[in-house]
Amino acid sequence: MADFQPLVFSGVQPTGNLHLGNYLGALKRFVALQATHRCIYCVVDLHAITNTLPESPQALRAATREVAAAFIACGIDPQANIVFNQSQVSGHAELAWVFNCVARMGWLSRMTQFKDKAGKDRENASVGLFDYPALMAADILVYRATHVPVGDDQKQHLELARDIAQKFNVDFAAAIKAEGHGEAYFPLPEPLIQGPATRVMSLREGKKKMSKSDASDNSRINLSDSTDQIAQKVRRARTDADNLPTEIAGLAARPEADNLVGIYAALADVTKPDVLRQFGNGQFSTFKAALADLAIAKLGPIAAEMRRLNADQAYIDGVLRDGANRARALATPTIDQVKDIVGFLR
Ligand code: AQP
Repeated sequence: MADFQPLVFSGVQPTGNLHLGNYLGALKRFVALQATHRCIYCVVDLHAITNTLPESPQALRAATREVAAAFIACGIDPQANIVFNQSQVSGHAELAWVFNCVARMGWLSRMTQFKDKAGKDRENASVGLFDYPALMAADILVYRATHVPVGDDQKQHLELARDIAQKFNVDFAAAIKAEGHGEAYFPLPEPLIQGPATRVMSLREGKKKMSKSDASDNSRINLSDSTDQIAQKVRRARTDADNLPTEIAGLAARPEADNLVGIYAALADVTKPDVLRQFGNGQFSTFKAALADLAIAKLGPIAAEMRRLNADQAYIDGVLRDGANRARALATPTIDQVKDIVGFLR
C-alpha cells in the first residue's frame, strides 16, 4: 500500500437538534484531533436532503450555519483546519458518481442505517437515502483522508468506504500505475471510534440511540438546551431502582445506568471504572445531581457561544466560504486525477 499523509475528515448533517451524542461521539473527538492532525470538518448538507426534504431553503441554510457555529463553539479552529459545507465543493458529488459505478447494489443493500431509516416502506425511500454511503465514501476520499472520527453508528459506512476504495484501486490498477500513482490511488480510511461514549443512548430508552429525529425532546440533551433544560432532562432520565455498582460488570444488564456512566466518563475525561469508584454503591439521585452539574459546566459555555455565533451570520458564511475555497483546492486535483485514471477527457 502506498504511503498517504495522515489527514482527518469527518462530517455532521445539518438536520437540526445537535445533541450530546453528536458532541461526545464526534465533535469532542474532532476538537482533540486538531492538536495532532491536519483536519477537514464538513457540514454535510447534501446528506441532509436524503431522508426527508428540508422544511424550506431558509431552514436548511439556518441548520447549516448552526452546525458550523457548533463546530467553532466546541473549539474547532477554522483557520488551522478546514470548515465548510459540502455543497460548495462539487468534487464530492462528482466522485460519488464514479463510486456509484464501483460500489455494488448488494453492499449498499446490507447497510443497517438504510434498513432502519427506510423501515417497511422501502419502495418509497429516496434513491439518495440508499446511496448515502457512496457519497460518504466520496466525502472522505476526495481528500484521500486517512482517518475518520465518527460515532459507533457510522462504523458500517466506514467499512463500505474502505471496500469502495479497495475496489477502485483494483478495478483501475493498471491505469493507476500508468498515471504514476503506484499500487493504490486511494487510502483505506480508518474509523476512529474512541472514548467511553461512542454510542450515546436515548435518555428515555437505554437500548435506542440518542438521535436528532427522536420525536421526544426528553430523549436527548440538545447542544442548544438551557441549563434548566439540561438539569431537568438528566433528573428525568430513565434509570432502574438499584444503586450504581462498584464494578463495570455490574452495568452489563443495565443499559440506562451504563449510558449515564458513559456520559459522565466522557464529559469528565475519565474512564467508566473511575466513575464507579467515585459513585459506586451510591444512590442514583446523588449521581444524577453530579452528572447534571457536569453537563451544565461543559455544555453551558458551548450553548452560549453557539448563540453568539448564530447571531453573526456574516462571520459564519465567511468561514464556510473560505473553508470551501481551501477544500476545493484539495479536491480538484483528486477529481482531475480520477478523470485521467478512468479515461474521461478533460
Ligand atoms: N447517539 C450517538 N452517540 C455517539 N455518536 C453519535 N453520532 C450520532 N449520534 C450519536 C455521531 O455524530 C456524528 C454526526 O452524525 P450525523 O449528523 O451525520 O447523523 P446521524 O448519525 O444520523 O445522527 P442522528 O442524531 O442519529 O440523526 P438522525 O436522527 O437523523 O438519524 C456522526 O459521527 C455520528 O456517528
